[in-house]
Amino acid sequence: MRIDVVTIFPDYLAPLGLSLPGKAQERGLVDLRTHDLREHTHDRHRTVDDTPSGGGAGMVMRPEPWGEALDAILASPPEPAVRPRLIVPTPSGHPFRQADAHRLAAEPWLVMACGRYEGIDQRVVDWAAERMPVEEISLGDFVLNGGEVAALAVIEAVIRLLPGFMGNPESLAEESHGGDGLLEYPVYTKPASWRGHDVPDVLLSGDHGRIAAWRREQAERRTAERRPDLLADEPGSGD
Ligand code: 6GU
Repeated sequence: MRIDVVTIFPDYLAPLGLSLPGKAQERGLVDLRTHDLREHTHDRHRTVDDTPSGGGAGMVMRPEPWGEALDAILASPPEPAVRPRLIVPTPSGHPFRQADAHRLAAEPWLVMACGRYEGIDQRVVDWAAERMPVEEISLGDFVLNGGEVAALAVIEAVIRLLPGFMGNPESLAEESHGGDGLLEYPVYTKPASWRGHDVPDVLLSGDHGRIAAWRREQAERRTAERRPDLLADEPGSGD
């Protein structure tokens, strides 16, 4: 899989070279490339933003550098005739869920457009959508200063699903949002007693049936308490 990220802060994406994403790149599972949007400006100040049409607070990213940056990326596909899916992180996007991570993990090529300020001129998305699939996605109901941290989160969620990435694929299936629509049950390890807090007896019983029932009950309790929306949803929509 190829992932191109366009940003005015390429340093923000440096963690992609570390740890697990770094290993995925060494193993050739993913080819991650970051691009500095300012390389596609032509004025002395390398301007990427301007005042909003119609007035109002803040600044908007001008379309021209984005057009040039996307043209340059499109000109070097991973394979001939492959087109990317463009992902635009924005607090006004569709909610990004685990099912979306699975869907994106099956794509050959993702391009992530990280906006700053009040966002990117909408014509960039509209122009791109005439040429490739485009998704504006949000991580949740809060506001980040730009798309970079969201892009990092999406990339990590996607590449850990690539075949051959995880040592133990079972831990993919069992975790929260892994398919049963429930949050994960609480987990414990040794020692059996720590600072006056004990591992629940059932987990030390060796009775696998009772352990499974206890975990299920804990997962349901937790989900009801923290994410009642997941229980109300139709099956599958919460994964
Ligand atoms: Cl994807 N972008 C920004 N800027 N803020 C966010 C977000 C994305 N998701 C939640 N807040």
